[in-house]
Amino acid sequence: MRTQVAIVGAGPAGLLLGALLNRAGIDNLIIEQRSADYVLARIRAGVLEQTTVDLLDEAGVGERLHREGLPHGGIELSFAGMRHRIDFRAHTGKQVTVYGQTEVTRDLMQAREEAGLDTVYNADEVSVHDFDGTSPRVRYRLDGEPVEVDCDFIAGCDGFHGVCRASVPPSALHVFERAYPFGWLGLLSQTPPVSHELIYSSHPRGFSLCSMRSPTRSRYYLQCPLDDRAENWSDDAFWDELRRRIDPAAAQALVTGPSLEKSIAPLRSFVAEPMRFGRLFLAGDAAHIVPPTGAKGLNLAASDVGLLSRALADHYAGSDAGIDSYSERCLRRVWRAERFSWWFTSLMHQFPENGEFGHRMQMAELDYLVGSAAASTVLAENYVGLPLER
Ligand code: FAS
Ligand code: PHB
Repeated sequence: MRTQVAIVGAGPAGLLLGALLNRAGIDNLIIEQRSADYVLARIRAGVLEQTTVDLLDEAGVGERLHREGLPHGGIELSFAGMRHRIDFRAHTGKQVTVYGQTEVTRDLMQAREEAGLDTVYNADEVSVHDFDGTSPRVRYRLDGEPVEVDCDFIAGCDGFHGVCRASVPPSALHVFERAYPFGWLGLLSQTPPVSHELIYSSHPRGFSLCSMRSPTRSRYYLQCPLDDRAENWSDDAFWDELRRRIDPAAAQALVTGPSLEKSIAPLRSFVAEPMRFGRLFLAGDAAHIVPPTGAKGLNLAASDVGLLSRALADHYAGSDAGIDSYSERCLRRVWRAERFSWWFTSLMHQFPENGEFGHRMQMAELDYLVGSAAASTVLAENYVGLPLER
């Protein structure tokens, strides 16, 4: 079997890259270890930057997003029993769009199928080879039968636990990592959101986030111990704890209901440099992870593949400037998002090990932040996302 670009992973990075390459007339094959249903069942991100919306439009999959996505002009920070709005439009003239990663993935999968493009699901024993030469290959087993794919390039869009980064000689990788001493317990419910915008709450009992998927579907998160388990939490226990952590007005307005999904995600900051190894390019979670506080993970994956699709199109048009600078241009954006996500996580979560002084520093920064146009603009600029350079 042969293709121009073999994409490993059918998450948002792989699917969006496949759609953008197809638009550029570049043949590509996606190889995914799980089933499509499994990929769709993962509940993850919820906030899209304008650059991501623009890329989805460029990929031809923006129609439902524009119909069902919720434009958000700000967020609220809650601390000391009060809520304070950060007005994105006033500070930056920009907004974000609330539209679940599951729906982005569904739209991309449907568009790929309608375009008659090949996606191999349930691929076993996926491996990547000879990407340091000019004839890279991807091997996998399907229904027990071995398959080999010859290609010009491999895109490693296989997430944090994927095979592509793991196939790079450790001596060629420089890894940066910070693990946080807590996780996020997430709950999805068919209930109206507690507010029309997201509420990030700092509380002595722990961080919480009130988010949403639609006017009738809500997504909530509680900071929880790393060794906690979703099954330790009944729905009632979750709702009671959330009420304790949000401001009284929100607690009063909260509409509860049965959970559709409950899961715990660990938080980490992680970057692997560089993001290119010969004819292998890493994109999305395969190359970097951010704590979800800043809503950057999915958006970084989109900007990586936006840059990669253009670089590969330039290659086939005769210029390698894009692929030669891919890693450097992505990493500049990645590190800015890493900094913002680390800062926002450090500001909003409880770190008992930092003592009373550490807590007072957080409260002083929040108090200053919501009262300073300059400080609020810095948060707003980073939250709505930085422009995607060509
Ligand atoms: P993904 O991990 O989404 O996709 C990688 C794909 O590769 C998967 O389908 C996997 O099955 C496949 N794969 C792995 N190994 C393979 C192999 N050997 N062969 C073939 N296929 C292979 N971001 C936010 O912005 N907000 C959030 O609230 C948020 N919550 C998250 C919660 C969790 C539990 C996790 C893990 C991440 C969360 N993220 C969040 C980040 C998340 O949205 C990612 O940034 C986003 O999924 C990145 O997309 P991909 O890079 O495509 O990686
Ligand atoms: C979500 O809705 O899942 C979400 C929103 C904003 C975040 C993290 C998660 O910062």
